[in-house]
This record gives sequence, structure tokens and C-alpha cells, in this order.
Amino acid sequence: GLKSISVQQQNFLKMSTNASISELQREKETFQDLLPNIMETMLKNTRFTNMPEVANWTKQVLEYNLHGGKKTRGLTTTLAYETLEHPDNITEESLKVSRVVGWCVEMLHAYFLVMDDIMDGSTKRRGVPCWYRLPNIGLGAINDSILIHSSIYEILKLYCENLPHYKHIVDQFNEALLYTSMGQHLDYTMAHRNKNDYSLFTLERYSSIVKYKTAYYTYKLPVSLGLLLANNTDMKTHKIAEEICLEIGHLFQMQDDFIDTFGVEKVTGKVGTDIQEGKCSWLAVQALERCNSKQMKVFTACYGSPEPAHIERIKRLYEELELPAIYQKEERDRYNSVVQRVRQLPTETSMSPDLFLKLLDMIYDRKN
Ligand code: DMA
Ligand code: MG
Ligand code: MG
Ligand code: MG
Repeated sequence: GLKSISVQQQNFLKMSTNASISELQREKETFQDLLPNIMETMLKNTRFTNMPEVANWTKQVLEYNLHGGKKTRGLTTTLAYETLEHPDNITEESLKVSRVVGWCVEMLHAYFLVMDDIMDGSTKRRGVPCWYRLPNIGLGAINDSILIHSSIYEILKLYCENLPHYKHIVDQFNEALLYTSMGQHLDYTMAHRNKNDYSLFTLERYSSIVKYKTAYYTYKLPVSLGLLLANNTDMKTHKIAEEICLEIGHLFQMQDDFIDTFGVEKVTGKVGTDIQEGKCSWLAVQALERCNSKQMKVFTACYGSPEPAHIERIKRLYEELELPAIYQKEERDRYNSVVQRVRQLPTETSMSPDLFLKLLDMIYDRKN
């Protein structure tokens, strides 16, 4: 269990976890139910109307690529708004707007996933073939991803143009777009560099990749949006929220890397590619920290190779190095470290630890 906190606190956490699981499940259903409505409204009231044929195509692209998944980013947006807004200001309408903005974050995610699956040579996503792998799609997926991305701004204009912080909201999406593409660039070039030179596979480099490719758009963006929807533009609050979000985001991507190799396809809905693609993953960096010279020879001979036997050998090496146990410990340590950090929040700002504890509980020990 959660070692550095007391039994009483553990029980409290479990209780709050169980309560928020059903709450979260209900919110997820409400969130999902809103999508058809948003799509209809977008296709009938935005610049998509100029080209009904393409509007119809975009609908199919969105339906396929927004389907399934955990909806972590969309739900985080609404949860952030609900937690950070003054209770008197929360209305059905304001909650709906937060869900619409949450869907925009899911669209940014879908846009990146369509591209990411091409870049990573992936075959499956959320239990179905990756978009670019469908017959008659192929590299047309690149333009389809732009249709997904453009939908975000059409929807924001439609639902948020009159909000006091509309410009700031749009800028948050632009920031996340830039940072994520920087991270994806690092991720891609690390895997496609001169073979057998692993001098750049450091913990420091790893932290930088996951901060940019995942933490900004997965946590910093939804939480900043929640603050802005609650009309909070206090720079100090935004800064502190960002620091915590980047820590949670690091934990989230470290889990994704572990799941890539040790996850179960039926549960994750995807097939791992990090070993054959030679990614600078958490597992690779940890292995390189611990290899003796014999193990290092195995690593350089097999890592980044598409041969099933090589992939299996790397997986065995990870097990020999006891990386699954090291992973569990680091997952717990990072969880505890964020818990400690957010306990200090009430003295620093008006934010309560609540939101961040819920976000942590949503992902702790996740298998998908
Ligand atoms: C995720 O990296 C980052 C983005 C921006 C999609 P990844 O390739 O490890 O994600 P996944 O494992 O879902 O393909
Ligand atoms: Mg990928
Ligand atoms: Mg990737
Ligand atoms: Mg991954």
C-alpha cells in the first residue's frame, strides 16, 4: 500500500476513491452523451456548413477517433472547473460549457493520436485499427487530423466566444499544441538517431520528453481551462497548478511506458511498439541505468529491432533487472510526493488539494 501515509489517511483515501469512482462514472456518461449534440451544432452552425460533403466526412472522422478510451483529459477539464469554481456560480449551463471545452481537449488528444500512431508505426488504438490503417485512409489521415484540430476552434468560437477569457482559452490550446509537438519531435528524433548510441537516454532527457509530449496537454491544459472557466486568472495560482500538473503528467506517461511493454492488449486496446521503435521510454532509461556490460550487449543487439525474438529478449532483460518492482515503487513514490505537495496548497493559494487528489486516484495503479 501507500507507505508514507497513516492507516487512517489510507482509509480516507480509499473511501474518497470509492465515492468518486461512481461519481466519475456518472460524469463520464453525461460527458459522452453531450458529444452528438456538439457535433450536430458544429456541423450546422460553423464554417463546416460551406461544404456539407466534407462536414459529413469530418463527422465520421470525429466519431471514429473520439470513440472509446478513458476520457481522462475531458473529465479532468470539467472536474477542474467544478472544483475550482465558486459553488454559487455553478449552473447546468456552466457545467455544459466546461464539458464542451473538455471535448475540445479530447479532440486535441485525438488529433495527436492520429499522427502519433503513424509516427510510432502502431496498429491498434482503443481496441480498433488505427485510423491510418483503415483501407482507403492511409496518409489521408494527416489531413483528417487537421480536420479534427480545426473542429476545436470552430467549437470554441461557437460556445465560448462571449466568455470573458475566450482569448486566453484559445491561447491555452495553442500553447498545448506547440509544447506537445516539441515533445513529439524529441520523442521521434530520440528513436531515429544513430544506432547503438544510447548516451542521450538519460533520466533528465526522459523528464523533458514526457513533460512536453504529455504533461502539458494532458494535465496543465485541462486544469488551466478549469481555472479560466471559473474566471480565475491569478498568475500565482496558475503557476502552482502548472507545477503540480507537470508532476502528475510525468507519472501518467511513466505508466504509459510501462503499460506499452507489460500491459494486456485486451485491457489497453493497443499493441506496444516502444521496444521495436527504439523509444526513449521509462523502461529503456531504467534498464540502461542498471545494465552490466553483458546485459548492455544484449540491449544494443536487440533494442530497436522488429524481430519478435529480439523484442522478447528485451522484455526478459527488463524482468531480469526487476523493472516491474522498481516501477511499482516509483509509481507509489511519485503518488506520495504529489500528495505531500498538495497538502501545502491551502497555505499557498485558495486552491484545495481535492482536485489533484482526485486526479491522482483516477490513474493510480492504472492498467489502461
Ligand atoms: C503519447 O506518447 C504522446 C502523445 C502526444 C500522443 P505515446 O506514443 O507513448 O502514446 P501511445 O502509447 O498512446 O501511443
Ligand atoms: Mg504512440
Ligand atoms: Mg508516440
Ligand atoms: Mg506509449
